[in-house]
Amino acid sequence: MPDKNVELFSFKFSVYARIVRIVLQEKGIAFDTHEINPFAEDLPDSYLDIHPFKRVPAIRHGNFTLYETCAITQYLDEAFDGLSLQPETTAERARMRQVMAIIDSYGYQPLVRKVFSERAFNPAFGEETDKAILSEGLNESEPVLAALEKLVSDRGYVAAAYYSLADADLIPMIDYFHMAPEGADMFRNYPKLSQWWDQVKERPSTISTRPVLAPK
Ligand SMILES: N[C@@H](CCC(=O)N[C@@H](CS)C(=O)NCC(=O)O)C(=O)O
Repeated sequence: MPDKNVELFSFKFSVYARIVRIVLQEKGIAFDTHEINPFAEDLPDSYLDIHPFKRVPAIRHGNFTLYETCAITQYLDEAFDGLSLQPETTAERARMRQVMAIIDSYGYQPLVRKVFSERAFNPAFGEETDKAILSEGLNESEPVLAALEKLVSDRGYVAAAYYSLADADLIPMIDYFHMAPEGADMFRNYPKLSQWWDQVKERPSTISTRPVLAPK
């Protein structure tokens, strides 16, 4: 492993970058941050070499660069000492990856880009809420929450008996979802997820990585 700090290419409001920041903190890994706005028109070529799809996050560790959050968090968990954030059994590891794929494939758009963006982010930045998009997002969020509700373990974590990469993945999206009052109301319909949220929302890595929604 290169004896260098991890460099994180991050955007302050990004849920995906927050997942990586949570994992870095849970593992106790020192890192330096480069702030990149992926929505900017003029992303530097040096960043496009690292992330050709113009998203965040990405990391550099010595000469090794990596993008895609699930690959980054697995790398950080395996390349560094500390408590493992991946379960020991094959079935639980598969469940963890399943939850991460559900969140990425079906959760991000409705929970974050439709509900949170329209109801919490836009108003915080003086923009109107598009009620049609909000309502579509709420409708599309329900099956995602229903599926995740079934995958909360007996120990109260999503996917596994202990806190894993799947919990780190879900926290930023559910935190944002709660910032929309309609999202918080809907979330209360899911008792296991609600208990999970009560358990993980007070973790130091959840609190210290929470973005402040304020214009610069
Ligand atoms: N599949 C990517 C998704 C990353 C992603 O969508 N990041 C958002 C910020 S949360 C982004 O960069 N969006 C810029 C855009 O959509 O143009 C990952 O897992 O890292």
